[in-house]
This record gives sequence, structure tokens and C-alpha cells, in this order.
Amino acid sequence: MPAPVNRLKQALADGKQTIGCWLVLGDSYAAEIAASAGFDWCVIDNEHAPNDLRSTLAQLQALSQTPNQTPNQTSVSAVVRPPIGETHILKQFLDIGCQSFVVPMVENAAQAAELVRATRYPPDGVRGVGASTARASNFNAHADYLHTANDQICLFVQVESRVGLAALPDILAVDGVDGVFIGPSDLSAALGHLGNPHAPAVVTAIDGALDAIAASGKASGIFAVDPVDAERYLARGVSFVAVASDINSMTTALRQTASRFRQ
Ligand code: 3PY
Ligand code: MG
Repeated sequence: MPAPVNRLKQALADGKQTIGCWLVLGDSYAAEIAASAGFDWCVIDNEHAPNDLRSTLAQLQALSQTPNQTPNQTSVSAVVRPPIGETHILKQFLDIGCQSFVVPMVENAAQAAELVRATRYPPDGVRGVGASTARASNFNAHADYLHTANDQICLFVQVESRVGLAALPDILAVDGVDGVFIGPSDLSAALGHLGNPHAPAVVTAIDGALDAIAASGKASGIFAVDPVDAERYLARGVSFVAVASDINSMTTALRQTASRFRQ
């Protein structure tokens, strides 16, 4: 049996637009709730959330076992954001069964190419071989895993700095990079507008980057939990839009309820 088909990679290659939820509570109960809500994917965030390998594993298990609210009741696609794009860190996430990644702070083509190699077995890459004892191969039940795993990797690199923006054309040319994800928070800080991703200069930079990604034929992604932003990016054709986060949904709902009944 081959490696599981990566439905997110397939959807993006088919030019579909997808929506997802960012998981920052670091909790498999919350992941289960998000998984059933009807998103195409959930990102388990190890950069800005209290996650580690074990909490990520628990969330991957929750996501894979929860049918979503779409008509065909498939499970949601799981994506991991590592804290940083290091080969040994990606290796661990790969072995616990993650096939899709959003890697923060990628600033040049060499770094992007290194990430492609980190996520592929030789001869295409440098991924260490230990899948026979790993969840990734369903504990060796996927007998053809080693020879099919490379084809099912979906890799987004994040561009969210001045240097990264300048290198965007080179990054987009890297074979094996499926898409580029824009981080509005870090990008606004890099452009001198810390905390203000709606500053005109930031919006112009984001729109220019999204145009360049679209022209390359690769998938574009962005974090946009403000619904007005999300609608704008979806209308622009962005293919991987984070329209929610578990913490944002929880804080918004709880604060609204508390304030309504306190009056
Ligand atoms: C950013 O906005 O900087 C991000 O990385 C989105 O999570
Ligand atoms: Mg960021």
C-alpha cells in the first residue's frame, strides 16, 4: 500500500480554494471540535503555540479520526507549522504522520530548497529513514511508503520579511515548494508597522506578493482571521486562507457572551 493520498496537495494542484483553522490552544479536544466544523484543513501551530511533538501527535490523531461536516464526511487535512524550518525538527513531524507543512520565516531560495530536501527521502532529499516504526507508514502497514511518501508532501514556505519579499521570485522557482504563505503580522513588523497589518504600505506589499505567487502558478496562502480580510483574500483567489483560529473563536464568543449578560 502506498503513502496516504494528500488531499490538500491534490486540491491545491487542481486550483481549488481552501479554508482552514489555526490550532493554537495546543489541545486535541479543541482539534477535534475544529476538525468537525467543516474546514478543509487545520494547522497545528508549533511556532506561536504551546505545542510539542506529543501534543502535535495527539492533534494529528484527533484530526484524522474526526469526520467533518462536508457532504462526503472526509477528515480534515492536517498541516503542521514547525517552530523553525530545521531538518531534524521536520523529520520528527514527518515520522508522526504529517504530510503538509507551513514553514515560517523563509528568506531565500536556498533555504526553501533545503526544506524541500528535508521533507523528501533520498535521492531527492535527506529525510532520515525510520518509517517502519512510525505512524507515517501506519507502522509499516503501508508497505510502499518509502517509495511513495515524497509525492504526497505539501510544502508551504512563509514569506514574512523584507528579505523574503525581495527573494520571492527565486523562492517561487524552487521545485517542490507547493505554495507561499504570507504572514501579515511579521511582515507588517518588518515594514515598520508593528501590530498594523492594515497599514497601506503593508496591504500594498501583500497584494503585490499575492499577484507574484498567482503569476507563478503556485498556491498562495495567508492568515486572515478577520472575516473582512478573509473575504477580500478569497475574492482575490488566494488558495489557502486561514479564516479562523481556535483561540480567536473562543475569546470572541466568550467575551461577547460575558459582556451581553454583565449588562
Ligand atoms: C504572521 O502573520 O506573521 C503569521 O505568521 C501568521 O500566522
Ligand atoms: Mg509570522
